[in-house]
Amino acid sequence: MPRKLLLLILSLITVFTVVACDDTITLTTTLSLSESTTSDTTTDSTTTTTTTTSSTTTTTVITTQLLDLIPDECSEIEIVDGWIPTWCDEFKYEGVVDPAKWRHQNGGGGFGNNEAQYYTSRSENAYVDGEYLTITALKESYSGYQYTSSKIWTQGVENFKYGKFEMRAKLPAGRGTWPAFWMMPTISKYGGWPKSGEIDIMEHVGYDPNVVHGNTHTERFNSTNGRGASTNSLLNNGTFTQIDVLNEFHTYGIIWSETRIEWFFDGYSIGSMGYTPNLNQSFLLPTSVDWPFDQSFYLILNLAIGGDWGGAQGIDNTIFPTKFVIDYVRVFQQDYISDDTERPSIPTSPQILSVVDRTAYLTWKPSTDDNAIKRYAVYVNGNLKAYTSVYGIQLVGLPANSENYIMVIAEDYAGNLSDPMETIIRT
Ligand SMILES: [Ca+2]
Ligand SMILES: [Ca+2]
Repeated sequence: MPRKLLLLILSLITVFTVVACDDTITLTTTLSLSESTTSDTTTDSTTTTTTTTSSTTTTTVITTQLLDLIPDECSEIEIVDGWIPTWCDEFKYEGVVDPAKWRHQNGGGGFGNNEAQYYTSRSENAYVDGEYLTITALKESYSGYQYTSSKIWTQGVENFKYGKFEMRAKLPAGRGTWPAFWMMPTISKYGGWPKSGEIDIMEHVGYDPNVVHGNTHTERFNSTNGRGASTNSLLNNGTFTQIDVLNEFHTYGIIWSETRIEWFFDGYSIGSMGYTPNLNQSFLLPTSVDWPFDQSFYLILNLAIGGDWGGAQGIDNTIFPTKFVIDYVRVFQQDYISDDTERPSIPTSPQILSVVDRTAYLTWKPSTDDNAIKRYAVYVNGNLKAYTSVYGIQLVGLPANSENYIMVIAEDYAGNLSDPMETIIRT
């Protein structure tokens, strides 16, 4: 659950930069394919099974139109700036949320924030009416709690890594409400919260209406150590002063890339944060301390009541029922493979920021590419040491008292490699 916001460190950006992308969407993959044909025959009266297998090895070029992979329910979504809808829920059905997309997380317990609600999957708390999903918070005694509401997530159903994530919604009104549209890591590779990260696409607390928050939590920057990262107060900067998020639908989104997360409100960029190796002088820590966002995350929608942040000024018991109305949730991806004609540029300007015993921290200027850099491969003395999506790495266990030959090679999504950047790290 999103934690209380304590410090705001992001600059606000009000210019929406439109990046034009090629409309041609062709994903070409070359594989070595081992074809096998199997036929099974089973009769009812006996257990006779006949299996024949033939195997041939051939090289086949498979051409997939990424446009053809758009799910049917997302087919009416306009493709803008090359963003292809790859997952969506438009809520054009009636009843419970689509189990092929969402699961309910039911129960109470406060969710780490002393929240006051008990989440249920009852239609009183979550209902799809053919156009909208409405999450309704109620004042009622239920399983020892005084409020009920709903929380749904894609955990165990669908995970996402990079892309554009957008919700169109009308937020609940009233002191004590705390709606959120956010993401949590699928496998927590770097450890429990906050080490593996949290991405809060949208948070709003009812006692502070029309102040919409974006936020991330990492091992270094999070609420418990007083250093969350946020796009706070985006609606007070002049551009959005006339907007009423409680009675009007607006879109809330992020674009999450290999090194950066940027928040959008109604399509306008409102802030960003990214990997900045020089920001913190703690080079004895791995990059995941600042950037755990190179792993898959799942989506979450919920309406909390009370809690450390939402309930900081109490709960107004006259506001119930209060509703979080969601028109859609959409996920878009860019096609970074088709028409890729350029290798990434060579990474440049290697900087050894720290060498302590056998641990070194190396950074470099990012490569550029006609599409996008997927990752960098880092070699130590000719051996592949690690891949990283960001332009820096902590190298541990280097041979002592040595001149270590380091090579960094950028790779794009089409598999094209840059020339190697070379440097020496003396331990
Ligand atoms: Ca809808
Ligand atoms: Ca390329």
